[in-house]
Amino acid sequence: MTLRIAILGAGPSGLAQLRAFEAARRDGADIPEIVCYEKQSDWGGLWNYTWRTGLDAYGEPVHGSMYRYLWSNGPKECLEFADYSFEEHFGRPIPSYPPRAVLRDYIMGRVAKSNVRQYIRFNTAVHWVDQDQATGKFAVTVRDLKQDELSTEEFDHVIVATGHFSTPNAPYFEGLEQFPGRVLHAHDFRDAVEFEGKDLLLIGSSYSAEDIGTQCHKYGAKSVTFSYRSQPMGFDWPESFAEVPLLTEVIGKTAHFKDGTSKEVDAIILCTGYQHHFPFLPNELTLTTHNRLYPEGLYKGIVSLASPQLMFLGMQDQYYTFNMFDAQAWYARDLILDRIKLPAAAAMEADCNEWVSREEQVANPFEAIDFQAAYILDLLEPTDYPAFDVTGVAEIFKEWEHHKEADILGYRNKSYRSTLTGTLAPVHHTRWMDAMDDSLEAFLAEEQAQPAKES
Ligand code: FAD
Ligand code: NA0
Repeated sequence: MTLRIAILGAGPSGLAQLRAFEAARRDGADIPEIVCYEKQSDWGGLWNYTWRTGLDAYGEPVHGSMYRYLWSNGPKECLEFADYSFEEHFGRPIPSYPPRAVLRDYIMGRVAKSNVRQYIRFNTAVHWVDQDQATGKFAVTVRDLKQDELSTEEFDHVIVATGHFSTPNAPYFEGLEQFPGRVLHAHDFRDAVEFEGKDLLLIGSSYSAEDIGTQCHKYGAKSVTFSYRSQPMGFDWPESFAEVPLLTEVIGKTAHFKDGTSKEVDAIILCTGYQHHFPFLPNELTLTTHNRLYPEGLYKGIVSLASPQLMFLGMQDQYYTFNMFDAQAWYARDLILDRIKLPAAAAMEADCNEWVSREEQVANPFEAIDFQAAYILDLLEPTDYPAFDVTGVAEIFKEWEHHKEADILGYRNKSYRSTLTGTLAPVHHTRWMDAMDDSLEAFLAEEQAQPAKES
């Protein structure tokens, strides 16, 4: 087969695509020539921790948004690859909420075994993608960061897997320029210890605010004030937390809020989400959307309506992550291998619009989980991705939501049963609030691990 495909990014989504093709190759399929461009020096995407913020060593924007002491915010049983269980990787059952290094080890473990690293050109940033209207071929221009050289290659398909939690959405608030403390976006947050003893203001009421706020509390912040635009998170916060309406202005160290209240704070963290940002795509190919379950303009949440040879992975808001990226990657692979046929443009648009309006009916997180489960089931149906219990995983997500409501600082002490192996995860040897060491070695230390009781 002479087709050439470019995969942009070697994070979990790009790696899922490489793994999907490798699975087909092992089954005897003739696969296309693949080049995966990755601007970091290693695979793993956001799961690589970097101390850097701003620009990297080569002047490219730093991709990483993860920070020290980050523990999974969802049960690992919800993101398990159907073809590679946690138990297979670690050789034994492990607790349900691993820290970053442990999840990274798991993601990399599967691809390390599948011989796909050879396809990746590291330290190579994609700068531009053009499509020739006459031939349909893409010209992908990249910068070899070490050599500081631009080059262009031609491809039949481009798969964008560059993630969408990297370019900050950073709104302005009156008086920020005069604020006499640190102002940063969650993207640049690295270490909670910096904020020990401080009064913190976090703008936003979603995962970043919740997690950075609880983590700063864990590592000794004096108080955490969340300022919300639409709705408070509404958890049963300990005394040193508060949820207040939106910030109106900052005067000196005093933050003023919409309800007329105010609070003196030492630092402000904008947990205001991220932009879908594709500086390498021209207007006619770019994806314009916000963080939602079914981005507009993508058939099956993958195929660009503007140009079906262009595909996007992982562009959804995410309950399901790694297993959803797999479902997408297997589907994208089967389109390229001509095992699945695309319908006519009008039918693709109608299908996409139907999903988008179905998402608009979603009224709460439980319905959102069911929506994403239905989306994944729809994707899996025509592929040979190993069967996994998508609705069983949805039930675990719902249990997780209840556990968070019951105890926002303690939900990570819970255990869940793998839908793949049937094993109930053991309880971690240390309660999350007391587990200050987030290393793989500390997490996997077995001496005090206890079997879990069914909750
Ligand atoms: P990314 O992981 O963002 O990878 C994209 C890759 O593309 C990167 O390697 C990047 O360097 C590369 N790239 C970008 N631009 C270019 C370019 N121009 N040229 C070349 N390469 C480029 N999910 C969970 O399941 N559990 C969690 O606990 C969890 N925690 C999270 C915590 C934070 C703070 C954030 C921000 C996200 C978290 N996520 C979590 C969600 C996360 O989005 C996914 O787990 C996953 O990393 C998404 O994979 P991806 O490959 O789509 O994107
Ligand atoms: P995220 O929380 O960074 O998670 C990303 C938030 O920003 C919403 O609350 C939104 O409010 C608010 N916001 C946006 N613009 C605003 C403005 N102008 N003024 C005030 N508030 C504003 O981003 P979002 O998109 O969920 O929320 C934006 C991802 O990172 C998630 O997938 C999450 O899973 C992941 N993450 C994981 C972890 C861990 O695993 C930690 C952090 C993040 P509104 O009004 O739109 O509701 C530990």
